[in-house]
Amino acid sequence: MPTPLELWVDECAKFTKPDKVHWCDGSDAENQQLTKEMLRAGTLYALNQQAYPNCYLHRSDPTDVARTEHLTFVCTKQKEDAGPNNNWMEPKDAKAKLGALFNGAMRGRTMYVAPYILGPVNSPYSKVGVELTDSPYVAVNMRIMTRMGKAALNRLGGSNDFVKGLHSLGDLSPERRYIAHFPEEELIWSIGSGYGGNALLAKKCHALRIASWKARKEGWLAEHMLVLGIEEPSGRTTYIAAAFPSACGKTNLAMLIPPASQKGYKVWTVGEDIAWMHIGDDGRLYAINPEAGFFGVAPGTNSRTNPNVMATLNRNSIFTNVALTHNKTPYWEGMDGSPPHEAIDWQGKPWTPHSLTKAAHPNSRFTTPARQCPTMSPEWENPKGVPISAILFGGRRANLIPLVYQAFNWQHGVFLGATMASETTAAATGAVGVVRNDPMAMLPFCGYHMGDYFAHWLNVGKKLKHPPEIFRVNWFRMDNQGKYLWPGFGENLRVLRWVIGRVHGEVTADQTAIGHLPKPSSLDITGLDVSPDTLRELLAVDKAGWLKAVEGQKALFTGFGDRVPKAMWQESLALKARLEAGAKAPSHA
Ligand code: OXD
Ligand code: MN
Repeated sequence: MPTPLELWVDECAKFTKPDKVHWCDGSDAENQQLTKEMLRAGTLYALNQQAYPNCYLHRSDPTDVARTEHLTFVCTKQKEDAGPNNNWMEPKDAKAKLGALFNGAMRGRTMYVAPYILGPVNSPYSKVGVELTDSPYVAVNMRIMTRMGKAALNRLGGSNDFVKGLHSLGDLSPERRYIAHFPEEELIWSIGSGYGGNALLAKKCHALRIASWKARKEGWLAEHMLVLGIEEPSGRTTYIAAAFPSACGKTNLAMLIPPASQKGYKVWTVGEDIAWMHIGDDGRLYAINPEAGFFGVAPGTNSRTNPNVMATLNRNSIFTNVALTHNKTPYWEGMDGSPPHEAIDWQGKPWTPHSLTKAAHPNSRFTTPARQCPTMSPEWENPKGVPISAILFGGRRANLIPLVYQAFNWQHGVFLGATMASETTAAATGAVGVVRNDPMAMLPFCGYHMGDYFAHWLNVGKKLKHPPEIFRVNWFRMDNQGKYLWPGFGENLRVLRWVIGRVHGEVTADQTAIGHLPKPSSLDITGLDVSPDTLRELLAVDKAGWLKAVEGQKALFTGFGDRVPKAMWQESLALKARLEAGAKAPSHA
């Protein structure tokens, strides 16, 4: 008897008509074979194998370099269930429209069957998915980003309990590019793009959009969050999950190296993009990292901003849309040292530092195995996950949002996450640097109605006996000359130390209208080029600015409609009242 997987693969093959079907086992030999074929086809270039063993460069179609949110759909039976935060098509219409494109799309190509596990192989929280793709580049990247191959088939057995993902490069035309999710069927169809966020279906499509839908049904959380552990000199380790929008430094924060001034501290990486969090028997929240690799932004990455990732990506990695030096090493803006005198840019054209264009695309990426990262936590594959004591919500905001502040309680924390906004980045197509609301950094990734998502967060809080403390952070405050007020990177540990102090009830704070703020004396700034005045500015509450922000919150909640829980409106009204009264926080805080 064929298994449900075999039946589905057969059905998709009949429809897309590949010349060949290859079942991926995830082995080294298979990886080498696929690599060889891509080198021969000219879709991969070997990097300098001495300096970068087993590393390759891929150049994408120049119109296919980032997530395309306007071409991404959530296709629920009821439009309202997808919510105003998602583009929607009726499932029947989406299947007709995309079906016409998938019909025969794999002719002349091989269909790769890539079974994968999201999460540690033996975790009860892990899930199996299978991606069918006609892109060998996707297949080899999936091997880095997930536990792909035999282990997944073993876990699946003859079961039908897997997320189905069908992907084809199609003709790569943005006119015929669609990323469609059918959460009710746990099905993803993606055509017309080879870009990671659109084409590695395990990542944003499964681990966030489909998983968030499933998580709501099953009572857990699938979030766009890094997870790290901070070990203090005493040996105590505290785990923190932190949501930031794309390209806001999650990878750098997750593997931060304490500066020399922070002696005895150690940061352990559990994940750098996605966290799945479940309520444990002890009433705490536990997080696993569903992924096995990092798909990081290259520009700006160097041995000051992220020495750990630099030590990770120098072997067994795939670089996409970076530049190539004459030594066949990768180059991107903001890499260590001075730029090469000449290079080949991300589009394969000659480049010099005098060129008016960037050498690497601003959203050029590396795909690299997590296990190679020197700071991977010994707990990163713990099937139970790690207990989360604090959740941070952080955006890229030049103004208003203080460096750090703490919510009064879970509901207020959900409100802080819900009202998060951030300046847009190159990770998605469209204008860069525009402030947009991005609740919990999930606007592009929540697979259902944002109002229901807020309600789900509130419900999870009710079930937690020991909920994590919730904080807002902002490393990106600027002065009016456009200079950052806070040094960021490794120095962010100083902020995380305050967070830990609050979690364990070891530091006091000032109660303000917006939340608990650090007393300037409780943030260690010794040795930093941050004056007491700058620190005061970083921790100030700008009443007029916040009253304006409250108006923006009203527009945000109104835009999401009736499903926004009353509690969110109450929090907004209460914030306004506190600001107007100049009052302290409620006494229960
Ligand atoms: C990513 C993203 O690639 O958020 O992680 O765009
Ligand atoms: Mn991301």
